[in-house]
Amino acid sequence: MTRVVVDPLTRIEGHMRLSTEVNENGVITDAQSSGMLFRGFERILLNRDPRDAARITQRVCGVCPTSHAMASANALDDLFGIADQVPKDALVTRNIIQSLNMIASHATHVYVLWLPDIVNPAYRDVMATIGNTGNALWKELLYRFAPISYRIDGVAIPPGKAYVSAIKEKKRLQEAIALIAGKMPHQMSSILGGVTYKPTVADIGQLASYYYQVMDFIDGSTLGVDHGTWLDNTFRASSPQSAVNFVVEHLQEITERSLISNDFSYSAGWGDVDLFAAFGSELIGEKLLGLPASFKFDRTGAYSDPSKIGFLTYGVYYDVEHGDGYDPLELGKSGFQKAAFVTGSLEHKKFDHRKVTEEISHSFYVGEGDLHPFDGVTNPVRNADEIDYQGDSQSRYSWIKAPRYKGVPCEVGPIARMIAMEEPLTMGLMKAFSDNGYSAVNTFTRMLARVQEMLILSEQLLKWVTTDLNPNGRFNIPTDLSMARDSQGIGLWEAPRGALGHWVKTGTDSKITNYQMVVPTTWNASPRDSNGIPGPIEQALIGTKVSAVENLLGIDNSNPTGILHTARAYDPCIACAVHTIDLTGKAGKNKRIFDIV
Ligand code: NFE
Ligand code: MG
Repeated sequence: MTRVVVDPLTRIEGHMRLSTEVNENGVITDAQSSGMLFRGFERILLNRDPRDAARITQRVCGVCPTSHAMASANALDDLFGIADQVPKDALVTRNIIQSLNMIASHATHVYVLWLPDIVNPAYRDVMATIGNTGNALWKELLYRFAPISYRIDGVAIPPGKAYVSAIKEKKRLQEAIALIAGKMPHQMSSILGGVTYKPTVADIGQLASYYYQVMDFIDGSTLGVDHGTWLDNTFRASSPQSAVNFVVEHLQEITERSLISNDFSYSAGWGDVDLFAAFGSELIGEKLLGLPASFKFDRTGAYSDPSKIGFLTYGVYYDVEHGDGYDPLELGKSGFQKAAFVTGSLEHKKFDHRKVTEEISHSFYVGEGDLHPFDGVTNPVRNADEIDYQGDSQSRYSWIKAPRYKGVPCEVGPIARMIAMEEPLTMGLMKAFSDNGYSAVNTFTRMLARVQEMLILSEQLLKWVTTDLNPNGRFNIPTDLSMARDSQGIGLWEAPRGALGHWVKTGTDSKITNYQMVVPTTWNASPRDSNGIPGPIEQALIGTKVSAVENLLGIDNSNPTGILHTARAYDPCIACAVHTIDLTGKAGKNKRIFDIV
């Protein structure tokens, strides 16, 4: 048994440590996920004017601040008792801001945070084993996906075409958010009762122009067909099976040509998703298309016990067809993407927010029990001696709490939302995998679900911008602090990485007495709970082979691609998941590492 530790896991937000046990066959047999920092946002909010929460909570993170603003605005609408009056055009504006961020975040994750792993030198060696086809593919992968400042064996590799383009598109999307939300990151628009800015006709034109530019990138690089054709045949397919058939037939057509010419270029029809879909999966690539090799991402990141995992989404985006107002507890019922708890065996259950709890048996906090966030406590251990990331799985080893839904750890994020929507392509692929002896949810389906969500949302965004938004509408309603006296509010929403909840309580002076945030990466990167059940990323690591392509070229613990692909596919954000760090790095034995007032 060898201990393989990735610390820190790079190309994610925040500081995460993954500690694994790898057996003599190169299989991960145990895993611990640790969030390495405590940030104290929940404590920062105590005794403050609740109206500040939608600004302060965004500082948790520069990647998903819009979602924190939105979850917080929802919690405040509820706290002040005015959610049923928020004007429709404010809700449309919030939808637009959120979907722009969702698309930007997914594109960044796919191209800048995850795909660079596909040009890990281990794959050069694997590709070399299949001769000219492999070498041609390797060249194409580097040409598209190499990250900035990349070297292999000391040789500088120019940044990939798709990688650089994705950064430009992200910039465009950030500008689009800033146009109607003041700035980005950390938008100024979503506030209690609506939004601060009334978009003009010119803004709508500008938003549409940003949109079409981003879609040019998606149609020209991400997909080998235009996004309308893709969505007609997948998202709007008559059945999950026909969605899968469309993708496989499309891939067959380009594969047949390319295996003769060894041409995997854009002009040969290979969109980035096509390359990923064909070569990323053993089932699709090798078994269905007859390719000589694949990355076998469908063999990594699987769950082995469906009773120990669920898929959770709170639902997101306001249903703006009905005019003004929304019900904070029913948001996920009527919105574009619905709330659901789906078991590990894919049974859909009605979502009930009262079943969400957090516990701290393996986290660096003081307190007890499995508490609903309204009763949640964030009381960190104060003594540096108690903070040991090297401990075993019986110990405390993370700053991340352990959220559970009725006691079950849940994966949150794009695949959970696609399962809740019963999105045909995702469901069809998951069925194909389970019918063929694979885990339905794996690194491959997790990544494709993210891309699919990005495409689906892009269409919906255009409708909100060009059809639903009325610049002559109303955008907020007046409120008074006294309306928040002795009250409580719940803000359920979805961030790019998954289910996001803010829970707030106030006292007789209307100031905050408790504020709890349960964040997507808190779910995904959760440590064990008091029953010893590992969190989703921990479960997904266990059973995964440590080295490239199922240890094809042997076990290399110094390049644990299995850990990197698996964990990064969840798009972890530790900045969010644990919301003071020892800035000096000098805190020693028996010293307090931070002071909290
Ligand atoms: Ni910091 Fe966040 C998202 C939220 S994450 S990125 O998405 O909420 O866990
Ligand atoms: Mg929290």
